[in-house]
Amino acid sequence: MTATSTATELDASELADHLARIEEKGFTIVELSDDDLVYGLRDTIRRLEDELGVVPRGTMAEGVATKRMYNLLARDTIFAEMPVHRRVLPIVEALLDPGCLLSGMTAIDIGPGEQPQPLHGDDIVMSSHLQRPHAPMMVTSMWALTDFTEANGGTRFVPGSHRWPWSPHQSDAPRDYDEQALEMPAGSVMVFHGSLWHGGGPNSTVDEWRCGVNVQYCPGFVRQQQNPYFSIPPDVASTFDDRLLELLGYRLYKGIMGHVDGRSPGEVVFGERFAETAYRDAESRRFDPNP
Ligand SMILES: O=C(O)CCC(=O)C(=O)O
Repeated sequence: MTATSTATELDASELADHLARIEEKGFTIVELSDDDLVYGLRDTIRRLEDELGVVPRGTMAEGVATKRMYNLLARDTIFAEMPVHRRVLPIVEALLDPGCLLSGMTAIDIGPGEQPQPLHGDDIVMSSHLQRPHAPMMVTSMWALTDFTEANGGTRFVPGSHRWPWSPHQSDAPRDYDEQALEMPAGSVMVFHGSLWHGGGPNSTVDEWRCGVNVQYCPGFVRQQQNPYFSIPPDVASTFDDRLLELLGYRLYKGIMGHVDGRSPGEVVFGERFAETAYRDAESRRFDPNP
């Protein structure tokens, strides 16, 4: 069994336009047109922040006035709709391949007084051995659950920087560039190449919180940023649909990668539902570069 492509809500020309924009600028914006989902997600995050007593974690990457929450799929069923969204996932599958993995999901609620997060590429950790520019080692979708504005912490980004030979921290990287603030209404999603220079924006408002979730994907052979096997209890994972379990890594990548004593992780945890034998089921497609 190989990973399945997701039925799309984008027509072929919309998908081609999104891919062309990512190729050129490093990002594209998708409109979800699904207020129930967007406001349901925002309200759930705010409720969980209160219930769990979430406070800023205080590191340079995570911020001093930003509430971050990880492990969302274990916390509420509503989050299961995000990674498989039919207006977003087909773009990711086209950039990586259908065997891609969910690398992580983080709620990021930027509060008043927050300073700019240092610019970075999301795939920098797993691609420092690669010469830039290169294919994305991560694709990030940043979901706006409140309006994103320049004042309230809208993501800062540098269009086209995914094609540059430098990461932002390099001493020879340019210092004079066109850094922009992402302004988009709640219900929009920015999908971007993992090498694009970007970072959370500063929040100069008095009382506005900027709530977003980044849903991040990586190629199927790359280690996930957030480990789902230990974070999501099996009885919770068993309620997920097959596509989400594939994205979490319960199926083998190209019939080989990730096996547990010759079986898929899904077979170990869920039995017949994810039965897959390494190498044997891969035989028919091992010489096909795009199975
Ligand atoms: O919150 C944002 O707008 C971006 C956050 C980000 O880039 C990160 O945490 O890696």
